[in-house]
Amino acid sequence: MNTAYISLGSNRGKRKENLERSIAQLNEKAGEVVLCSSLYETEPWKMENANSFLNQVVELKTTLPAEKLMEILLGIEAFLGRVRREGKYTPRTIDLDILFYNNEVISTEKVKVPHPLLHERKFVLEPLMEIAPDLIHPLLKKNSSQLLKECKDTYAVVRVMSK
Ligand code: PH2
Ligand code: MG
Ligand code: MG
Repeated sequence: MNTAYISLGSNRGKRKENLERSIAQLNEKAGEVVLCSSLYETEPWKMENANSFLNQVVELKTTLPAEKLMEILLGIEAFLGRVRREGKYTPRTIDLDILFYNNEVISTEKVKVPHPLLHERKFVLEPLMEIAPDLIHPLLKKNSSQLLKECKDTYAVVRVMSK
């Protein structure tokens, strides 16, 4: 059995429902979601004139290999109405990113874990810290709590709902 941490983010449509439906889909198609962080209202990180996000992090137990898991996540995004447009960061009903997959380091065209930007983003580190404070980043060799302390991100992140 593998352990993956998944980041969920929505800034379009019914944001809370998008997170809830994604978790239901993960349970149906990817494995078992065993831990969920609270929901966080977050200022768009490096996006101009965008709606604010709801973000969350979950722990998933899965038998799927990382590449297959990534395919399933893209399928769930599409199922929830995500349309990918040109441009770097565009509004989305749901974005599902693999943060960690066991303590593996993977860098293929499809999958990069640990997520290359996770340590620069408080909208990821705050919820991650809530459910996995001692988890060690396999490249930076620091746990979530240390990464959050050292993170220079100043965009607002506010815990809004305890699930
Ligand atoms: N995702 C991004 C870019 N910026 N900002 C917030 N607050 N939350 C996100 O999930 C997010 C973002 C790219 O995936
Ligand atoms: Mg993302
Ligand atoms: Mg993504």
